[in-house]
Amino acid sequence: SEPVSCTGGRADMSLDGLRRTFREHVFYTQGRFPSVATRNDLYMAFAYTVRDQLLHRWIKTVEQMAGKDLKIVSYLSAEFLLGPHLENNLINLGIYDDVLGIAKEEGFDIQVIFDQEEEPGLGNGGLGRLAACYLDSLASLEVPAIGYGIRYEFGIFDQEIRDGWQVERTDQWLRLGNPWELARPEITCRVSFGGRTEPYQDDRGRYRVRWIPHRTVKGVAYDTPILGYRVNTCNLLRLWKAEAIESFEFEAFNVGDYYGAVDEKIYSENITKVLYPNDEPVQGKQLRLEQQYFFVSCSLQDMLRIYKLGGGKLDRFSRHFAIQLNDTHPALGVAELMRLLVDEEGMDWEPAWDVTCKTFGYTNHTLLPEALEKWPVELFAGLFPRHMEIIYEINRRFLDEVRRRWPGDEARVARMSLIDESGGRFVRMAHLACVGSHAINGVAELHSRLLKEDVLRDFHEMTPEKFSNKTNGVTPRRFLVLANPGLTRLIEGKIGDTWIRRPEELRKLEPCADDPAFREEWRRVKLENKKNLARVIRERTGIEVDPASMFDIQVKRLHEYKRQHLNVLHIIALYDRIKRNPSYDLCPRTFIFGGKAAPGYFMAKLIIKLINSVGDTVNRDPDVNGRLKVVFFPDLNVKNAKFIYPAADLSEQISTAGKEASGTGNMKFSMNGALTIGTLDGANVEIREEVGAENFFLFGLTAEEVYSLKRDGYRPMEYFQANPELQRVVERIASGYFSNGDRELFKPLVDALMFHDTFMLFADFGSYADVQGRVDEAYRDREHWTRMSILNSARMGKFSSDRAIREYCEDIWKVKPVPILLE
Ligand code: GPQ
Repeated sequence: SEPVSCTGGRADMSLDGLRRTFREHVFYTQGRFPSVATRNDLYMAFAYTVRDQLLHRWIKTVEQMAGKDLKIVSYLSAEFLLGPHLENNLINLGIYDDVLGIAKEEGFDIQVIFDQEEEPGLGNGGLGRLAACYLDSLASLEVPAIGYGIRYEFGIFDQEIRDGWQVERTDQWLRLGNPWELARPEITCRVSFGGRTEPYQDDRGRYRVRWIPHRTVKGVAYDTPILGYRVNTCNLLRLWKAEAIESFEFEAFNVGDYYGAVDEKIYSENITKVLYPNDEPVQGKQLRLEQQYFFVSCSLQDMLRIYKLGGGKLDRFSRHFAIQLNDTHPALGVAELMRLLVDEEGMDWEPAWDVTCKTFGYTNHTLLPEALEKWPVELFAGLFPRHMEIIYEINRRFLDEVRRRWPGDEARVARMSLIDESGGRFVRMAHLACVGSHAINGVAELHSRLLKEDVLRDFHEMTPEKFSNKTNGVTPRRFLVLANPGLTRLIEGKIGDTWIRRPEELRKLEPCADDPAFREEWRRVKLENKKNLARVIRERTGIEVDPASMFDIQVKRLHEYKRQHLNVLHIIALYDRIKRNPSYDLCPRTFIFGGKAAPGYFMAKLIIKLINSVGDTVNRDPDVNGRLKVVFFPDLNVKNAKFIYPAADLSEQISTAGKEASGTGNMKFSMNGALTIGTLDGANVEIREEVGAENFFLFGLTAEEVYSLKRDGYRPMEYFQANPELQRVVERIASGYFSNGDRELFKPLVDALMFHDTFMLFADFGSYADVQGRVDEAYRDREHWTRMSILNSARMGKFSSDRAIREYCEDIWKVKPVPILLE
């Protein structure tokens, strides 16, 4: 067919063209005269101007892919934590400065316009943000890809801090409209729940099963274009919204049941109402399971529809789609693809199973046993009677295989079964994902090794060839170019800008570490970034912080294994030293925390309260005299994070070894020139390898030591009794020193540490405090510190998500780039 012509007009990316399109959008899209246009009108008009450019490239992408014998990556994720689009798209299009100019001409501040954008907070933390970085890299590497997920009406809650406690407010990201998405009311799927199954014979006399569901909802596609960096590839993020199917309304109306019809509508729309705000899963919530199945079923139906458009035969499906499961949240896809192929498409079991296994890959993101998803069989079978049968059949065949390989080893059979029967009956989603995938990976070297040795040991023994490691990465576009324009300019002045696509080239900066003038510049940029953060902190918390002090930052979800409270114990130790010796020589430090706690996670919320209480006491104690400040930065999200990473001197990555699968914040900090204080956990291990042990502050037990200590019986009290400083620290908390004498407030926290200390803070406290002492000394030698800082940035190339995506493409997905031409 004729190529679609969309040159000229709104596709015109000249300065004049952009200005004209912008004015048109103010007028025709927002319906405003410039003189009465609101801030939001201007934002919307800019966003539509940029979206026009994206759509131009999107059409070219679709057009040039159609009819080609290519393979598409399909990234299935319950979360995509995208962050604001406008600035990012300007950078990827290469028109940032042009638009800055237009804004100036038209007489307004572009920062105010950027600030107007509500970010789509469709994720909790690391896992959702990783999915967003991977979409950016897929498009930037010109790989055809679709991200599939859920269009939550309410994303992650907004966090406020009141009286030191976290208060949750609903996220209303769609309130003023979302210019980045296109509703596709004509792209819909039906998704069913409940009911029963029934055997029958098909016209060829074959035994078949049909599912007679109890209720059915409709999924409607909402598409967001994802443009790569300085390329024409514009991929698709397709998010599904649940609606009532029309027939329900008609039926109910016919019998005069108006309220019934409205109920059904509410019931259906509930499915995509709200994101579950837990970063590691809550077990057993029916609506959550419905969400998972809803988006997985819509996405698979959509892929089959697209595939059939190309006229392909179903047994070759895996040559054209590579589906990646972002953790087990979409693992039901294994059973659903089997159902679609066998029940709906009439394939036999064996070829359908072959297609399924060749299509799916599974990424695991956690070692915490309590975070491995499992669903009560009763709940599961009630919602998905047919999938339950399919899972039993998968399991029967799989366990036969296990028994053939290990005759008589019934303990192994019980361990590997897709059904956990060790007390109640549960469907093990990780096992379903492993059995139904041809590739299984962890997200950092250490994590992948521990998966093989521990969590998925039996699966590794059976099919070692399925396992690999894919160390996480982050996009240097958002986390360096967008977040840190000062540093980007400084780096560009030295080595050009090719590192933005090939961050390994940042190594060319290494010699600059020896150049005093460059170090001076490097410090100047850092200081500017710290002033900027100090301003935002003042605006949001009223606290004054000194940009000349060391900015020591820990931002991430609140979780006991991440040990924000270990950081607090150290702060209290410093405070205690000052109180005992008012002239104690301490390099002035500002401790900054940020992150959300799951609303039902009491201990995490209590840690937020503790941080704020310690801050209240320390910040106003005249004895401290500027040496210590403690800040809790409220409402950490992608938008706010951009002020934080570039301003850090020290990055806190202090999880109990063996608990953090990878971490990605660690990478964002180090890229921006922060030094890390960290344990040998997750990707910290590889960061330290890359930047050099001499440029990294290491402390704490290793994963092996944590395991053996646990095995031999860990007694926190022994560490407590051996360390007088630790005793004084705990005593200050327990005595009510930070809580106006209230000894009850922090008792749950103190007791958990004294009697259990599951995450071994006491075991690591001594080593942590010692190494913090070395940090203090190192910061006094500012020239040497700057050297280390430059070397951190220069050596972080490995942790670009481009590198990670290249590895997925080559080892797992077997997909190749498809360059897109504009004309
Ligand atoms: N992660 Cl299982 C989440 O953010 N949510 C989850 O439900 C699970 C994992 C994180 C993990 O804790 C980090 O260590 C990783 O860096 C991140 O996923 C991305 O892999």
